[in-house]
Amino acid sequence: MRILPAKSFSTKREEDYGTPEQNRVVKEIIERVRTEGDQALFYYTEQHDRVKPDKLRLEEAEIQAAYEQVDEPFLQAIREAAANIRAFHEKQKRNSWMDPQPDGSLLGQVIRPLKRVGLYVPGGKAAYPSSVLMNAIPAMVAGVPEVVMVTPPATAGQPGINPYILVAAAEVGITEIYGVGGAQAVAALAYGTESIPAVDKIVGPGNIYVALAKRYVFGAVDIDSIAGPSEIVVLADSSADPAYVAADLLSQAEHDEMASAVLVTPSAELAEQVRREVSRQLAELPRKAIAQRSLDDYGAILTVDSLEEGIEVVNRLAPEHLELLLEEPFRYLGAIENAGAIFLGEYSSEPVGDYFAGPNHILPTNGTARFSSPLNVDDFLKKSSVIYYSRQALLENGRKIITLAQHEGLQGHARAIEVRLEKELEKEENR
Ligand code: HSO
Ligand code: ZN
Repeated sequence: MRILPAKSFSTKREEDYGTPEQNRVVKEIIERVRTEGDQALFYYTEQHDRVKPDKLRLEEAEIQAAYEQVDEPFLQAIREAAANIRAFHEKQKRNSWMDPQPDGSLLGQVIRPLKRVGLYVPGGKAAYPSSVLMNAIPAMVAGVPEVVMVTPPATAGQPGINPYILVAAAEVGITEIYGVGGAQAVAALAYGTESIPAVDKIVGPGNIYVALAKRYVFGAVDIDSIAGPSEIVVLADSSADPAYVAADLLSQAEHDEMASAVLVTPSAELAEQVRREVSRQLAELPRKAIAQRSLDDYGAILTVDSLEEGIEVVNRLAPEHLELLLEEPFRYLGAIENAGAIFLGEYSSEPVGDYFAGPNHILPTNGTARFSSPLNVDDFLKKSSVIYYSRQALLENGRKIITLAQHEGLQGHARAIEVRLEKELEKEENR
């Protein structure tokens, strides 16, 4: 890992809008699914996944059969993780409210869950059961009555969906699962086909084709933010254990060649120790080729003059994950302005949050922690404003509304108020 001064370092990556060819392919897929429905889904599943299913929806028995293929410790661990994630997200729930005004009017907000949400789960190596929990549980806690999942076969050319994914889905109560993936699955969720009714929102990560498809269908449905590669920044002082720092950096570097793992420290000694630890630990990682690329291209050890300068660097980078491996981590918590998730102290290693503690692991990446938040219950709720104006309120405020309408040249708006004021005046005169 390179040791650099912090000044000029940036982890910002270009957003991937795909090649013109990828965009063309995705548009074509979406159009075909829109016009041909299921037939197009079967066609693309055969083309891309090289399997020929006779139906798209999985039977309950197929989902239950997945339990035979997963081990007991996995089942126990995922159940406990799900309970923790549920408990954490329960705290995010909010109630509708009504606020009575002194003039007898009533203003408020009705909060309702979305009706139907589609969760995309990729096939292959990046199919994470933990991400099934992280996407589905906030939706369930929000009260979304229909949460459905789409996912391609685990391996192209072989029918059959990853049993760990199926068990994770079943554990959170997803029963409607379709064995279809790629841009075609996104199009089906957005527009509906004979066998897949359309949803209101699509969430979950996927490859470039899935990401592009989500961008195209946005508007017809809502989508979550498009997740970039994983990132971790560790802010550490000389009290930190170099072996822990190195291990935590590697835990995110192994996700993706484009993942970014960065240490920020005022201690030159720690910088050097971590550099050595990283190469030592890297050699033993099964995914060392991926982690190595990530560290070479997007990783760094950044030296700063003080922890205060370190905090400035952290806020500038706005990392997805931030670890404070400091003697007094809580002292600096208030100074952190931009980070998706903040892990304090030596026992709060990042994978604690990836899998188990309860907070969501779907977090803002690529500097977007400046303005956005972890996936949460609100992402599955929508609000309606409620307005009840009393007679008194309209009489008191009607003229002001008319003035504003006239200034916008909207006489019809003004009239809607005027007819009422006139009628009320008439009633009064007749009394
Ligand atoms: N660290 C990833 C989530 C994850 N880690 C899933 C392991 N499995 C999100 O940035
Ligand atoms: Zn992770």
